[in-house]
Amino acid sequence: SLLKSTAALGLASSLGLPVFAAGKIKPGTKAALIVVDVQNCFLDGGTLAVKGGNEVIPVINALAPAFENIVVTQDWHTAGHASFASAYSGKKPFETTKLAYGTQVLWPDHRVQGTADAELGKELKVPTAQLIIRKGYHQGMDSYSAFEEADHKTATGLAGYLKARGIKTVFITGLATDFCVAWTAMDARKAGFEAYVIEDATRGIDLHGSLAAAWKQMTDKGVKRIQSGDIAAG
Ligand code: VGL
Ligand code: ZN
Repeated sequence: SLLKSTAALGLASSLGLPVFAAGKIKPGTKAALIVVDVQNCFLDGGTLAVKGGNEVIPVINALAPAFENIVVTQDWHTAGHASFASAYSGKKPFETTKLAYGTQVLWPDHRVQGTADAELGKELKVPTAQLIIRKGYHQGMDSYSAFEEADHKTATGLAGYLKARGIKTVFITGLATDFCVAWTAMDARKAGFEAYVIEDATRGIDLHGSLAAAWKQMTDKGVKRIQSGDIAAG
């Protein structure tokens, strides 16, 4: 009955769980929106432009008012970073190398700290965001994930921040679906959060089938795949 479902919604919201009303998700106070790496680098004209990268911006801007908690991330590399092909003789972008922590894809030089390429897209409007987390700043180690670096040991502090604030659920958006978004979503699960990826608020790089592979891995880890239209307007 309507009364019963209204009571159930009230209970869910008092427990801080996302509430599904009329088929829509209301994020509530215990959820955070994570906006991954929406930086000039990935946008039109950037050093690693992702096809359709700019299209995520209006979607994220429209989602932002539905969230009380928003975290923004920035890929934030040193010059000559270990993830840059230019740091190795005889390597080209999109080839791989072996580093102490495993296989590393090599990228064009990108998002060097303090450069325009590393700035957030100027059309991105998430004024209520309370935390900007930067990652990938250790010279010898990459960090696709906003939670932990590529050695799967070094924490960025994001899990602690979210837990200290009672956040249980994260909704992940941004770029690129098959790298930083996917690793962030899977590490969110590993850290004990409920994790949703809002697909139309992401775009992938799709290197040798990496986009389909990332969705499979995310799904296997319990990451939920939704669309921005599944979220109730704020
Ligand atoms: C990313 C490649 C290199 C990402 C970062 O944000 O997905 N991809 N650095
Ligand atoms: Zn990077």
